[in-house]
Amino acid sequence: MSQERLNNSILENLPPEVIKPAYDRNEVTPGIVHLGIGAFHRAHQAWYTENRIAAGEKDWGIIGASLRSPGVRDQLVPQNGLYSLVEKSNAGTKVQIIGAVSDVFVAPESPSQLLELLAREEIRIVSLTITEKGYCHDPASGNLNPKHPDVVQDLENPEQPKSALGFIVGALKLRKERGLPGFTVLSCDNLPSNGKLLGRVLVQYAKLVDAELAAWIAQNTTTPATMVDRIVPATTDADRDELEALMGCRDEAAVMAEPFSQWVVEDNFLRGRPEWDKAGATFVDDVEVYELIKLRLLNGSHSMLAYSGYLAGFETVADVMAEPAFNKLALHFMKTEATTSIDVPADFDVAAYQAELIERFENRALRHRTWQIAMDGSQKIPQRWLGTLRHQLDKNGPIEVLSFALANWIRYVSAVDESGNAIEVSDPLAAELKALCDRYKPEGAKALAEAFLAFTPVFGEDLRNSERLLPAVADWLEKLAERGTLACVQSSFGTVE
Ligand code: NAI
Ligand code: CS2
Repeated sequence: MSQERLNNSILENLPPEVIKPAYDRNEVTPGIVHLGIGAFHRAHQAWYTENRIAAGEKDWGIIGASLRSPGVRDQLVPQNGLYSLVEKSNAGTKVQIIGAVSDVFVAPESPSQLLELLAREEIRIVSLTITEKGYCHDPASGNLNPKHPDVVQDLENPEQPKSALGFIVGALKLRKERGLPGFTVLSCDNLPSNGKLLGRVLVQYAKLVDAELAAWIAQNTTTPATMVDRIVPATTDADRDELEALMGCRDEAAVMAEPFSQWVVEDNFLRGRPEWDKAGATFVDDVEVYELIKLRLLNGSHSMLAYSGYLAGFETVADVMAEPAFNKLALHFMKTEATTSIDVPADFDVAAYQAELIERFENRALRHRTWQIAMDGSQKIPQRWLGTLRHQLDKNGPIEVLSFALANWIRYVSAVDESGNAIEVSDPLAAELKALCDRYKPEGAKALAEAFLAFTPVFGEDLRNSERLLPAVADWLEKLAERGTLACVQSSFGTVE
């Protein structure tokens, strides 16, 4: 039988080893609204902010908002916004109760309430983890997709927005009309130049509303870039049950994370910010090289392992990494294709970074599902693989692993696995991608590869013309169809160094 839910009144009864908020939560006032209050925000930005609130920066409390569903609100509000951050590794478990989040709004229940919250003068930062697809952009070009259904809806119903862009621009419109200052919009999503991208699509969207408003927004907001890194798998009921046994109460909002965390932020805030650097974040003038290294080495490997690992029958990343040939493949990819595509700073120990990534992927205490990482590939692949691929094609460098990865992604989005079982493909372009498979797979590997490389929303206009890439992907498609992913990995990468 489930025990009492975590809440303010039982904090002091929790086991002594559980770290509790070391401040009076009643003294904290909101300064941040976070859109997309999912697992990652609670395990990353909110954790850094918790440290600063505990250090006395009490006007940086967080109010969360979901633009999609009431789930996290229903988990957090009955718990007074409290949740457990559970660090899990082969070295053990550490639990910290986070108190930085005071409330959660559910936008579809009352869009006007969220617009008014975002328009409150004390809100100085609006941060986002809305997934790569939340920016309503064209992944290949990085520009706003004006035909995106949410953009069309929001332009027709500006007081009832659905998209993050609609809410942000709507709130800024209210602030402008009321003579209030703007705010900083902080993307914490895995996108390259996420600050520039966000600033671009915000102004492109605002121009569709009102040119003068767009000009005001450009002058009265900042959109700093960030590189964010902490592996945070979706929490399972087994995780919650295990935590309940440890804590003696039920926490429906618990998040699971690795001990490692990194946050690199461009220091460009309109109306101040928490001193996150005193909690371990790094403020820099230029985030780009940090982004490239992380997105291409960590996320590029993650997605390659997700599609090939899933098709090889492995449920989690740690399961994939336990197969020696996959373990070798991951490091081989990092060393030969991803790293050589980046101008790595001389003082950066990339070998140590690569070794740390392998160790992080091997963490058996975290059950990071290949299926979860495989989500939204059409929105992820451009920044995780295609930048690397374009570099290697331009320099006549190696493309063996990335062409293998693309072939596995094509097989994955066909929505049928190697045993003929259905794959639940979660991707905003899933229907279009499956239609490509259904239409061209019967015509053979070359036709299928050609159709995908010509799919401009993901691949843009250039990659279809590559004389190297097309045969490389087609060749892998034929091998994978003949022998399956695991056999291909074992025979082709089992002895790589
Ligand atoms: P999650 O599933 O727990 O939360 C996703 C959030 O995005 C939810 O609040 C959901 O409502 C919102 N969302 C989804 N589609 C949206 C849309 N079209 N418009 C507006 N909001 C939308 O996922 P999690 O783990 O919090 O990850 C979220 C993002 O954080 C990732 O997509 C990635 O960009 C970033 N991230 C995640 C890491 C992780 O290991 N989980 C690590 C580094 C970055
Ligand atoms: C993962 C990332 O789900 C995915 O796409 O590759 O969320 C990954 O866990 C983080 O970027 C790690 O910082």
